[in-house]
Amino acid sequence: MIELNKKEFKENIIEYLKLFYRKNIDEATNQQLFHAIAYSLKNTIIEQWMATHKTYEEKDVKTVYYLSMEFLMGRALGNNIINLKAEKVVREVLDELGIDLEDIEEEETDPALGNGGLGRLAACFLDSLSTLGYPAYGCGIRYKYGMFKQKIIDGYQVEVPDYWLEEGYPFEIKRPEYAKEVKFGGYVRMIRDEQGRDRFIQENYQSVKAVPYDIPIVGYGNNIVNTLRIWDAEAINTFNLESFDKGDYQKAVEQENLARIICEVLYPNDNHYAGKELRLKQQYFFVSASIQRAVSKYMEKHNNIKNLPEKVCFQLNDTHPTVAAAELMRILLDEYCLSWEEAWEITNKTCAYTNHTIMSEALEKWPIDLFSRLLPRIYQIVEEINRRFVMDIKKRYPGNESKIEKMAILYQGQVRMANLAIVASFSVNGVARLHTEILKNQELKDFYEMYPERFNNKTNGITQRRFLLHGNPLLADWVTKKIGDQWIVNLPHIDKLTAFSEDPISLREFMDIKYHNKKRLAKYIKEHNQIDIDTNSIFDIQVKRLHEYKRQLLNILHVMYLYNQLKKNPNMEFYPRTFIFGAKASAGYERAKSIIKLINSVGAVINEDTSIGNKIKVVFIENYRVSNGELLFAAADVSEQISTASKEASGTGNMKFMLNGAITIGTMDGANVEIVEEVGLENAFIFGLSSDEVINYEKNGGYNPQDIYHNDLGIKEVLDQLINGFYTPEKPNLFKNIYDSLLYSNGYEKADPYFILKDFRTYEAAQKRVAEAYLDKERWAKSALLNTAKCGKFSSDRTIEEYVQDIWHLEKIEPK
Ligand code: 26V
Repeated sequence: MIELNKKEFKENIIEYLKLFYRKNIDEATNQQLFHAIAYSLKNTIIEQWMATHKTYEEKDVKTVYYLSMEFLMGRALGNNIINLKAEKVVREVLDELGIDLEDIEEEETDPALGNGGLGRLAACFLDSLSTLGYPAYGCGIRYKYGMFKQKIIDGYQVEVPDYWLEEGYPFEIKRPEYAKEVKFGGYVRMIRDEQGRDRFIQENYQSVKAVPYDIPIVGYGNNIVNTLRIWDAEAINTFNLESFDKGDYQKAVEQENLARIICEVLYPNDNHYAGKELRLKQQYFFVSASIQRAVSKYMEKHNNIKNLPEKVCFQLNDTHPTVAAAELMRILLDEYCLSWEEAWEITNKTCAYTNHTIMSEALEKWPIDLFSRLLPRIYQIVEEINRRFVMDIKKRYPGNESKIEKMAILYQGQVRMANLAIVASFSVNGVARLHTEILKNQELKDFYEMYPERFNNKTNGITQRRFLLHGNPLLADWVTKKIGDQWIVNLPHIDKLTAFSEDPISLREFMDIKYHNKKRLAKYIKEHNQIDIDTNSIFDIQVKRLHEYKRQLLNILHVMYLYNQLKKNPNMEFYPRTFIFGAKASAGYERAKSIIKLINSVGAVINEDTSIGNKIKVVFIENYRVSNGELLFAAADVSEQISTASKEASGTGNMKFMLNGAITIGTMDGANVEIVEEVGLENAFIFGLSSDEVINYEKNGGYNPQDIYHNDLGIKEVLDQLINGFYTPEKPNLFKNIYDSLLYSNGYEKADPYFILKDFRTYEAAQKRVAEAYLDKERWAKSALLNTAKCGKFSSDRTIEEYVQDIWHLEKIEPK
């Protein structure tokens, strides 16, 4: 076991401050201290990292390559300290040096190379892979600008670029020795070689150099460190003006530009495909580099490329890296000269695909002209995959054109990436049981019929190391005091807390901790929002990306409804509530941005209205991200998981709240179904249409929200306030777009496509049950504690074990 050595750690901090900044401890800024501390910690990490890779080589292990456009890592320092089990030593040293660890953690920029659920899942998976001792690489892009920073100005979202590398990132290491060339454009020339084989040569292309940066992923207390490898682009030619003729000069400039632009920025879309050429360039760029490197690494140790599937698995995180299958085919065909059949068999045994959404807007469908112009050789390969696949369909369903219409990879001028991913992979999985069932029985029904053995479910999970041990130290210590520390690496163990669910003293301790965390959040809100909130009120929190299907609108309409009630009857029985929102909207998603403005406008009025005696507060947390997320999960009484049933593939925020003892108010959607199964219907507040009901309405053209509007005065009053200037007297029309979307269909959409009005009354009833339940303090405490106790299933450790068992077949490396 390689451990952090106290004496060396302390000396290193002092040494690095001098070396980097010519400063002594008492002169250094917190930012400089952060760097010195991070580098000192890295010393130990590096030792473990090298030892891990030595073991991997000796054992000739099979490795999973998790290909993902996004890794939403969050800050590393605190997490690394925890996973190194070095907290005690670090705190002692920092104490001696008069440094506060929490202040230093605040200095780290939050690496936000992801949008939301899909990116954060990738980060949780890496944590679990290292902790469980499975050989893995995360492969992604080193975006210069990550997810934008959100500012709220006058109630509106304003996007500010997130230049996360400004101060340098101490945990990364540049690895120029593993650079790869990636080619775009040009054309393909076919020649016949001496053996009479057809060879394909890409000519007149532009290329960039993909240069990897490695970030260590430290396992929990097990000496194992895996790698997150993110690729940066550099220009391939160095200018040598004299030797360039005019054409070369032009090309060199273009290549420089291409290199500069490729990794510039993460697309801040979540669940919305926009068909941008640069996005396809990003996809091929990191995929090509990752696959090339994986194959060369394999060939350094092995002599037969045909056994690649024994040592390598590529997991495609959604369709974004699907060109991987075609890129692997290209390498096998063009560089290793395998036959099509041989190459296809290897590819098909090496690639596996995870679907993360059924939202049709998110489906990637590239125009063929764009795709073939940018990736001419890859396109030829996709064409051949498609040709053979269509032959298979015809063989199986003779004369059935509709099967081809639905399943072909190339159709009506488009490359359908999900279809390619399914055809090229040996495994296709959804991310929660309900989601996988919907894939099998609705969205991907035809593929399921053709390849039933490929389909499987992997219900998502989260890492308890970040979301309890790091994010909620008070509760983590309490849990450990009660049941020992097994839960840190074996979350089902936390079920042992059930034994305390009838014990009044334990329940009081549990709720005291919640109260402390509420105070911590209230302080944050006071500092950031200048709002005083009542720490005895019910903290009802909805934090996630802003999307109509997630229905933040239902939540705020309900707040407006409650406010109307209170105004009419200020003396009604009403337990004080604080409604907290946090959400980023994609920059171009106008309706989502309107909803943010609505939440803030409602908050501005209600928070200032003294006539309701501070009984309702509405808070919008600016720039919701991993780091402030940890504060929010820890402080929640109620977790809002209210998506339209069938739309949320899984949800993982729901699990983070549950782990921290919040009670879910939610629909039977995504992983909520499984959460309720674990915790019991009596320990959640469930409402709304079922996914079958939603799907049925959708098949029959929707429903008529006008009936509800005209017959339910409470709802009508709230909706009218969207257009009568009640919240924005100076601009009464501001929310007309929202009002219209709930009541009228337009060319593209049905009226109220997310069933907000349809579910309003059952939601309101569920909220009433929340308020009533909260009055019985002991019952509430029991429910909250049971949520923590019953969340064992939702560790990403369990999810990863299932991936390993069913898909990756990796060997576990035992700690040394
Ligand atoms: C999709 C697209 C579409 C093309 C343009 C850019 C872009 C960027 C990201 C995405 C990902 C959307 C899918 C996604 O994030 N799904 C979420 O995945 C979580 C992890 O499985 C799951 O818990 C959430 O329910 C699901 O919405």
